[in-house]
Amino acid sequence: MKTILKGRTSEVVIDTEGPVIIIGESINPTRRKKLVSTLQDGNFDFVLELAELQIRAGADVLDVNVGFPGVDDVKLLPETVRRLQEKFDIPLCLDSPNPKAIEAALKVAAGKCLINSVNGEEKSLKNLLPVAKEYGAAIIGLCMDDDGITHDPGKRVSIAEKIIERAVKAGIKPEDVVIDPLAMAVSADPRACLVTLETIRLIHLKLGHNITQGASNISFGLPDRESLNAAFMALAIYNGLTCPIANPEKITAAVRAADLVLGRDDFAVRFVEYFQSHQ
Ligand code: THG
Repeated sequence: MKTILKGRTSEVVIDTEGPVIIIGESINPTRRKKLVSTLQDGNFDFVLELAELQIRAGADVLDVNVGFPGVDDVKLLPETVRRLQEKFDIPLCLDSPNPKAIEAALKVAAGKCLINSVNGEEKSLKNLLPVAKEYGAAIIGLCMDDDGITHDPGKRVSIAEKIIERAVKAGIKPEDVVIDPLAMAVSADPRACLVTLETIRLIHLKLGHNITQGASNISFGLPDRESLNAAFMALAIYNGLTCPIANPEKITAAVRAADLVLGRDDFAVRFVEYFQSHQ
């Protein structure tokens, strides 16, 4: 299955047959005080710098999250999108829990964005599916619903099925629904990663959709996050993860390695290219 995203003129194909597409996570205020303070001053230089670093490091798509307490993201998200697209021809993933901010951003965005995210809650489906349809956007479907988060992989898959069914009813193409199985901190729950991996395996096998996840979530609160993230990334890719939201400055080498190991990089062309350009 292929999900196509677009920038101003560029096109990125997320294909369940691989290779892996990296959605850069770094435009996110989580523990980035400088992002918050510069945006509060109406200064977009640092956002643009983060974008450039990620693109150079291998990001194919950029996640854009500018939500922090006290911000009016109905204004700030579209303004950030505009500034990014002025300078970079790369598809965007609009990351906000506020449907009004998502819609405002879609109004100004060029190309075809990925909405991050829709979940199985009735309110979320009702608010966002018509917006996705109207602006021709793809969506991330998060495997949680009105009952919250389940630790049963089978139930997470049922929620994914529900989101896909409702999206298709709303006129969205099935391939434009990318599923997020939910990746959570393994420091808080020893089985968290296993549940995610099993959910990925089942979604890949039974539904065949593209799969994303916030891949750095799993290592919150632990040392050497890079090793942990790389180990989980490889296992997740083997099970069907195709477009992780992650930090390309730290994960691209492991992603290229996984693609090579899984026979999706003939003669190691991309692996060697990445190695040479990052010496
Ligand atoms: N699913 C979906 N969207 C998501 C998430 C998800 N968006 C947000 C989040 N989870 C994914 N993005 C991040 C961004 C940053 C970090 C983790 C997840 C992170 N940052 C470092 C830190 O906090 O220490 C700081 C930067 C760094 O050193 O790289 O961990 O699950 N659909």
